[in-house]
Amino acid sequence: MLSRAVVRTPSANFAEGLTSGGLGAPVYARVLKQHEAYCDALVQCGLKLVRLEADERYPDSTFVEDTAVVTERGAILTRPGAPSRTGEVPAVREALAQVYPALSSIQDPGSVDGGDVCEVGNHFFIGISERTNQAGARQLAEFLASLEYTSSFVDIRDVQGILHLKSGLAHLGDDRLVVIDALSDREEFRDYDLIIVNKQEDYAANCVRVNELVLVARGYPKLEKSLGELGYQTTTLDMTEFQKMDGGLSCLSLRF
Ligand code: CIR
Repeated sequence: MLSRAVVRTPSANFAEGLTSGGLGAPVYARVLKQHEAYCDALVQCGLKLVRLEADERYPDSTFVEDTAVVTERGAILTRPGAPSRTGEVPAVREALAQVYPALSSIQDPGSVDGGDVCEVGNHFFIGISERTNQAGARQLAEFLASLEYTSSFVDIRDVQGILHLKSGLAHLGDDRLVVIDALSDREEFRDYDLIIVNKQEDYAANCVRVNELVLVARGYPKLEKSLGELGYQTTTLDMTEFQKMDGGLSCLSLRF
């Protein structure tokens, strides 16, 4: 059962963050509104929120998921792969230190973005991406092994259109994964029940199971319907402004 989440208010210069572009500039008033609705949804799922203040030095800092990997048995701070984002970590360290007194860190030359790390019970899939390198993935795997978790790597560098592994993969609990078509035939996912997202709905693959609810981006009816038919209770959230900056639902919080 998840009980808490760390979130961070988007800064006024959110639009200056990293993006692969193409969808236009986010409108700050809408960013704040969508972020607030997201926070409300987490509260509705029973989570107590730790809210970090906005920090204009780091326009991407609302995407807190990338700065740490948190598990039931321990947590590790990452070393984000984009140099403009490494300074986001100290504020998250402070917030997590209250819950996880012994915090490890990914070390140079390793880099890891939390968005590349997908927990599936006692196993973790670690994406090798433009942000998470082999050295970082190996450090993370060792850390996870020390907590008696297994892990395996999924190289996504040749997959178009996804920044992180979890841009195209979500775990819904048990052995069920939501996955984009481009990842659906990977050997790594062979033993799981896959919900393969319709190609036009790729963005929605980044959904998040939080206790009894599955948060899904609004505007992707096929995935919403499939989840409903399988018995999941869903809540949809407007994510347009975060999508413009390559972010999804999972990126906006660290849940534990
Ligand atoms: C970035 O490029 O780092 C941010 N604009 C988006 C990060 C999204 N995070 C995630 O998918 N976990």
